[in-house]
Amino acid sequence: MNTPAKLVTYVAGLAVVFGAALGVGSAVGEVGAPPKATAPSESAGPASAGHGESTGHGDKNGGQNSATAKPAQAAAQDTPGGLQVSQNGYTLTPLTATIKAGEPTDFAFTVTAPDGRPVTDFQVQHDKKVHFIVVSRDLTVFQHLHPEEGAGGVWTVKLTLPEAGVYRAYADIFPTGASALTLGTDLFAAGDYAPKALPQVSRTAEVDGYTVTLDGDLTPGKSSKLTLKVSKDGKPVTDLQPYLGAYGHLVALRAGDLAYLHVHPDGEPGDGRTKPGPEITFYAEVPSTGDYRLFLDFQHGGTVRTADFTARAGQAAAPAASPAATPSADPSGSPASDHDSTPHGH
Ligand SMILES: [Cu+2]
Repeated sequence: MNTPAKLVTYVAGLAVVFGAALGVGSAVGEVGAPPKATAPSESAGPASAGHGESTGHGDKNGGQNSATAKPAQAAAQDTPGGLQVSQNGYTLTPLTATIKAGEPTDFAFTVTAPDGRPVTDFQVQHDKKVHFIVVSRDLTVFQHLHPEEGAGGVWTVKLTLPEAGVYRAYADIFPTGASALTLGTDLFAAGDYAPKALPQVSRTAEVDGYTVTLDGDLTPGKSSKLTLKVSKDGKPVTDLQPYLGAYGHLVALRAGDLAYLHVHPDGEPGDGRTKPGPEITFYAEVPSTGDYRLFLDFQHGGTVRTADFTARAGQAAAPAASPAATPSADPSGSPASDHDSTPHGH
């Protein structure tokens, strides 16, 4: 229910910033020249980079956009989730100071409201009030956890950071009366730390005898359809089990800053059109070119497993923009370059 509304708000936010970017472009460029249709890949960078400034420019377009979004909210929506420990007055506050590598820890936290008090009223999203995602900052460790609600707005989760290092923890929440947001904080486990390289771009992932393939391309600034196909022993899996109200749950994180991105499943169990595999479809929107880590949770045979991929958004191999603003809507031709960019297997 809330997801479409969130998407609309987010798209509206992008529209405002996109409009602001065009406004800046035409103000700086030749006067009287018709504003060129900016290619999506060109506009996505500056639009998503200039969050701070965009609010003011957005005001200039307020007359056009007043019906769709308030400028201040639009700017907040434009910032990817997970990068801030505090947003819109809501703050993620860890209550557990020390976590030792490899040791299960009862990690506790609150989310405080603008009035400073812990939030106790959350909307359920995908079957849970709080989705708690933990990744190593090198994006090789991923955990999707669901904390227990305690008295006074204190949440507790059994957490094991497998190795020494720096981790990012996200609380994906929807405080009642506010809007959905994802707060993030760093976690630390002391000890020798050897960060791993980002796994190579790949369209295939193996986990526990399952093979998951990724079809579709991430296009900056556009809702991108991703289809993940699950097979086992060479046969398509057609009896996936619902997990968190869907046949799969996909988290997308940007390499470099670990921005947590919007991903919406297409369809849900029992809607009369969504099949329990082998394919699971999502719509993901990435704000920029670059590499992203995708983590797919799916349930089969009573066990939830995670398949992970590194995917590249945009075509880094072809930086020379084609003069014609051709929206790269058709994904044909890109898989080949993905293979070219992975000369060495793992
Ligand atoms: Cu969750």
